[in-house]
Amino acid sequence: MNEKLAAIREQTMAKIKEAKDIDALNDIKVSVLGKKGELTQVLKSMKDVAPEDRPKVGQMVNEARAIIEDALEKSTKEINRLLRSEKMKREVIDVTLPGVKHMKGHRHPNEIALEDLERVFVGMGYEIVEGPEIEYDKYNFELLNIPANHPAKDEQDTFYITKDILLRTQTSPVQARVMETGRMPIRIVSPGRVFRSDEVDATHSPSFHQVEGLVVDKGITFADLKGTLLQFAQEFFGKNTKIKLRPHHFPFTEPSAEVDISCFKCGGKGCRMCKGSGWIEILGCGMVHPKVLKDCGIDPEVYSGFAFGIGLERVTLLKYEIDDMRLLYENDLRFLEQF
Ligand code: 2NL
Repeated sequence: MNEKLAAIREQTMAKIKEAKDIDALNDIKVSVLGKKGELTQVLKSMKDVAPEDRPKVGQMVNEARAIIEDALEKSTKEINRLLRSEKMKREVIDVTLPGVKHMKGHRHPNEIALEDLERVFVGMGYEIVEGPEIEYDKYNFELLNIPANHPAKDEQDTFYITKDILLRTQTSPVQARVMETGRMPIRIVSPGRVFRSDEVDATHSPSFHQVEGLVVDKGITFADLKGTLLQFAQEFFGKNTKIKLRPHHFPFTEPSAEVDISCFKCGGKGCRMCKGSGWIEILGCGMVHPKVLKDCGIDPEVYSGFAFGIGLERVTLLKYEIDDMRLLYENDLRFLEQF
């Protein structure tokens, strides 16, 4: 019995010494101290020991058990310490390494031009108002004096969702909605995406952006319109810019005009930018048609107003001297990163 215990002790201590990980130590623990373990078996065979020797043998088993448990605990601690120090070595951070560079986005050229434009009008006391891109026929056409038989309403030109609901072809419906509220005076700019059934080419896209302006108050005249547009042109294109108004027709304004600015590239002498004419067409405008005011619930005998519409892409292309509108939509980083 004595030798047997000594052998168990020795072999177990040797195995503990060789154990490389926690699992191995656990296996040893089970195989020696477990329910069916070697040492437990010794205790169970006590019935074969002479009664007078039993206390002595019991004491020896307990001693062996204590020594083995102690060794297991020490070894467990040591293995855990090694694991931890290896983990620390692996996870060491070199704070002197260069950081990871993140791609940083920036505003699209269209957005830069829009914010420049908005800044000028906000400076003149205008409010920026946006509205839905999906509109009722009523706001997009009817209230703007575009009657049912008008060519602009043709399915060839406008995207219809139902007979009465469509993708807005201009941002004027936003302004019609503001007029309808009846809060006076009105001094607003409404930028946004508009849709027309156009084929894509260097100057056309089925989806583009418009910036419209509207002023309604008592005593607003064509002179206010002209002064406002001159102020805008000089702040946006340079203080020596001149403007020229040519008679035109829009259903929602009367009288109406198209506005040219003197070429900001050559100053009016004629160059490639202005195609030799010295002038560049920039927007359409006019005095709000009395019928439009009336239909939107404003008394044209008391109030008058002016409105204008600018194609944002056109302004962006001019500002950056870009010759093809498609570049604005292709999302080619080689192009976009230049702004
Ligand atoms: C163009 C012409 C224009 C307007 C837009 C407008 C809006 C209301 C009432 C009257 Cl609610 N007019 N907008 C007026 C004249 C011209 O746009 O060629 N845009 C690119």
